[in-house]
Amino acid sequence: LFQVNGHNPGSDGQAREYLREDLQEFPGGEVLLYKLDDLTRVNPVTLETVLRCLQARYMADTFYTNAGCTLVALNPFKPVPQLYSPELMREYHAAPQPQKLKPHVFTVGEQTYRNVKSLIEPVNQSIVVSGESGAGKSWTSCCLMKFYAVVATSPASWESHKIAERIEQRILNSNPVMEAFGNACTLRNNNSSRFGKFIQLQLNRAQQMTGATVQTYLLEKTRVACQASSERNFHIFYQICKGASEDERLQWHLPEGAAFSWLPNPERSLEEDCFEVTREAMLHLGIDTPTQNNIFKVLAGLLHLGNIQFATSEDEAQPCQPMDDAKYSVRTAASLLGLPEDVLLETVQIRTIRAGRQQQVFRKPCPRAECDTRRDCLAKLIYARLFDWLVSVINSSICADTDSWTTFIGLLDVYGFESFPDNSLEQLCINYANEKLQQHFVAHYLRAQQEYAVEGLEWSFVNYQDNQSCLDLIEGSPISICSLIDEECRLNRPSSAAQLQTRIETALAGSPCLGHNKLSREPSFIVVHYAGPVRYHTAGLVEKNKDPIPPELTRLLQQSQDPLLMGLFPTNPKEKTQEEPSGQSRAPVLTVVSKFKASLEQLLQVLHSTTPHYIRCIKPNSQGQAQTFLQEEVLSQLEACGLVETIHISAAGFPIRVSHQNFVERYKLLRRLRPRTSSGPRSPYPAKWLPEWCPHSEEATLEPLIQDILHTLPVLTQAAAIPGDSAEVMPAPMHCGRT
Ligand code: AD9
Repeated sequence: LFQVNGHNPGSDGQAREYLREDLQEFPGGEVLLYKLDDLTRVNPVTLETVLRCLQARYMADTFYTNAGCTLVALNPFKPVPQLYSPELMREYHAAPQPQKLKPHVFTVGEQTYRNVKSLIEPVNQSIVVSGESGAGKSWTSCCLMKFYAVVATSPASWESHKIAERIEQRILNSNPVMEAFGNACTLRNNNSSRFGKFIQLQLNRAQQMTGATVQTYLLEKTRVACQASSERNFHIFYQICKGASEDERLQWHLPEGAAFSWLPNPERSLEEDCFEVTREAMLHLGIDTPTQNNIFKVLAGLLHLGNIQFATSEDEAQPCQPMDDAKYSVRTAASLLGLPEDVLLETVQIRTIRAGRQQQVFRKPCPRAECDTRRDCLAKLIYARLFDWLVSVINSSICADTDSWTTFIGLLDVYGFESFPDNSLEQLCINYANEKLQQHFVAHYLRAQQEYAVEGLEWSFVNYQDNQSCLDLIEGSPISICSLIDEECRLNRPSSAAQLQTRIETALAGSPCLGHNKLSREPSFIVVHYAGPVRYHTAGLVEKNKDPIPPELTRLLQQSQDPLLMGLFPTNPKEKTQEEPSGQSRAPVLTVVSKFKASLEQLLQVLHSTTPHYIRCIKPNSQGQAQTFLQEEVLSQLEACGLVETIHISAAGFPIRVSHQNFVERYKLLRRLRPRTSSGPRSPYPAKWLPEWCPHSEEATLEPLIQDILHTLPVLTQAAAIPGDSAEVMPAPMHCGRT
């Protein structure tokens, strides 16, 4: 009964049990598990049943499945070009009811696109794409961008067609550039985005894409100077080493086969073959060849900086000197970064401290480890500024004028929930963001129950897991994990990891989401997230949160004669304040957590102003193999994204909410429907119902309009299906919930 590609998920008979609803729906017909397009129809909805359904679909090369109001996207780990062809995009775009076609990322794209114009007032939309590393988030976002580039650009005149084409090209070109500078090969994904992004595609009144903006979050800048074993630096470094011409190699001091300590695992990979693609894309974005060469020269300078190794100084009062073979690296790095060699070296070797009322300057040679930290910090500072600058260039190249767009579709591609054996500030921020997004999701669908009660709807209350107490623990006021870590930074007092653990556990003891921390040997605390408990180690947490940048480093870069660095580190005093330490400036310390919290709040404000759609990407196995579905790995992802709950929520809630006035305006056309009589002229349109007042002569004109309206309201489409007309399958609603 459930034979799928030689795989037999239903052979133990359990499938019958959870598919009984479907068996009833299609009596006598064979139910193939992989044909179940919507997980809300699995019965009962449990992790196991959902897992088995997804497995059957995956093995049958069916990668998209609806889970009520969410789309589940399984990573095929193999090219499936026919699934993403422009023809298929057009098919979904042209379909009267795209939700009737197979579940696809294009269905979400199209529905979102239609929603923008479906009400009297255009409503901004957002698509939240989540999942763990390598699950296919960037792929999905890219697919959506390509989809909109095809469907949302069909202007009438040749001139506007050219403009649209240019914008579309630029938006698509931002991808390879951001990937080259922001992606890297990790253990979990050869092309892993090391930052989160929110892209807003801007549409004009005619629903054509006129531009876009990109906002990025939490670039993993430490990767420039420190890569975990078997991982690599950002792609761009490998691209320049492999793709530079002979001339460029000479200019950038990158002889073939040169070894760089910040360039581990230089074996061939596809990404490094993309240098030309990156350059071409940069050119399209308005970054000319001289500027590009300047960027690559600075990046080569960073590689040489990484080769500067220090020898321990015998005498504490004397600075650590670079090892003999590192002297060439100092010279080359200094020349590529436009800095005087001695000043570069001295800034890394010697700490300057200002103290006393007169702000006297004291100079203290740093121990070897600190020299390394300062060298790394310099590289991170340059790379992070360069990345931000690139994002701003991309934005100025693709952003539309304010008066040329009215609505937007936002694509959010963020890191999924993370839990490793060793979790630190990065995971805390990522999981905090996921808690916020989960709350946004739940609020959208289930908190609304309170509204139902106020509106007097017949409704039995559905219980849901509210993660407010977890958010209170992380970000609440007056005391929370964030506030306690920030306080440590502000007070700048020496405190051990164990003391931080005690402070957190004592001050927040009352929180139901602070786990019992018994087994740990290292200082840590546990947060019980909606997706499961995570242990965070407190060692290094405060330091990471401070993200200290010695002011001498910024001052050093302000002396650079390199045109790019001069632009990135202007001498304008306004620019300096961010990196000044707290002791010298009255401005509040901007910690990593406080900056992240602020950008998250901004993002959520934008999301709240939109109608959200959700895509959960799932990685069927961590080896990246096609046709391999590892149940345990998928199970933990289903748990982490709360999919089963999502299905319950979708089935129970009212996912579509329209104000009474908008509803009346849009649907008043449908009052008093009557079946179309056979006496009227044969209409080419399939509508079965028309308003009573409609004369036969106007049927043909009105029918498409009515069809369009009907499709947007599942309850009405259901009413419109003629009872007993078995050929007319009831239009599949966008979800199996109530409306
Ligand atoms: V990370 O958080 O940036 O580390 P993502 O973004 O979740 O991660 P990504 O989109 O990069 O994952 O997908 C990982 C790889 O899976 C891609 O490089 C593709 O080779 C592969 N992939 C993902 N989705 C598809 C697909 N729909 N069809 C074919 C896919 N290959």
